[in-house]
Amino acid sequence: MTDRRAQIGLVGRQVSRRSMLAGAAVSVVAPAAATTLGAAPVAAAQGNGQGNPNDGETRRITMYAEVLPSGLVGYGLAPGKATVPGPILEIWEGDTLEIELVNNTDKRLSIHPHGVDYSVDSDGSPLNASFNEPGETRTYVWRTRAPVKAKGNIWIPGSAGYWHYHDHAMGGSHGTEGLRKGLYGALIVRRKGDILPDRQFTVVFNDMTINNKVAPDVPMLDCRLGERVEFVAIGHGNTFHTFHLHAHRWANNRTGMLEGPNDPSQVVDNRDLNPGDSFGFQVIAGEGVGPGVWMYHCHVQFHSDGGMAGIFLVRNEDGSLPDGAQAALDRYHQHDGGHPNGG
Ligand SMILES: [Cu+2]
Repeated sequence: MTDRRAQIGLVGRQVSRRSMLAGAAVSVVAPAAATTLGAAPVAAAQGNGQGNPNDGETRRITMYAEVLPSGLVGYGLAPGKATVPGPILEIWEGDTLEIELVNNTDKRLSIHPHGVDYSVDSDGSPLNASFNEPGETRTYVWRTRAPVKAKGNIWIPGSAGYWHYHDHAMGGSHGTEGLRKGLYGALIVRRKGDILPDRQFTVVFNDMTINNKVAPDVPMLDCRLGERVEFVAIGHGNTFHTFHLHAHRWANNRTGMLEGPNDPSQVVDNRDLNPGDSFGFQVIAGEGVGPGVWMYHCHVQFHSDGGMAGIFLVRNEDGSLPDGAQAALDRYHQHDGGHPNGG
């Protein structure tokens, strides 16, 4: 059975594309409509079966790697629908994901995941002869598992987390060309009970770009006051970065949320985002600060000056722009992106 329900255009931006692979419970949580502050979040109450947490489902999708008109290369869930970043892939801990990857380019490429289990033939690396030749279709299998207690009171971690996937074969042994051109995306493995968001955004710091764009062309993350917004932040390329979001904070742990008032997790609004790193978190948009045009950017100064800055637009609850927002957006569109010395 092909379980592929790409919900395109959640907020009308490529970064919001979401592949709903996590079953019926998730499909109800992609409302296009806004919620309000204090609205009850929808919990992922049903997961991968009711008993054994590893008793998950096998989900099958087909992905297509394609050259975009811009010359970038992306993954998509249908022919002609490739994007940079690729679609968000979501599964429940315990599930197995089978990806039939169709290579519609004239170069070899692959898909290599972080955070999940796989055999060498699903590694996605030339080292293991695990890639698609030009025009070839190949299936990759990713497995996940719940945490288990081992001898000696040691916990073997589960797979739940904010992970990512990327090419590992184009332009060399490490997929350097594929990564540079946009073959990457977010992978979310959720634990039973995790709270599901209203909106999702993938933010990839890739060399001196965000999602292969620089200001003022970095994708605007558009939402309404009170929505539960999920960020997945990923680092790629050859330099270090720090991800900063204005006026919002999150916990530096698996979910980005505190489990109670005494949860000792560090609360941050800035975090290292180096090549290969990924993390995710949820915020209630505008909570405590109100709607507004809030920046997200790399906090390495010559990177932000060079255009690694975007907008997290928190609209009023009715979708209208808050006072002053248009002027701020106009200022952003005059950003001298790509000219670190001021252009
Ligand atoms: Cu940076």
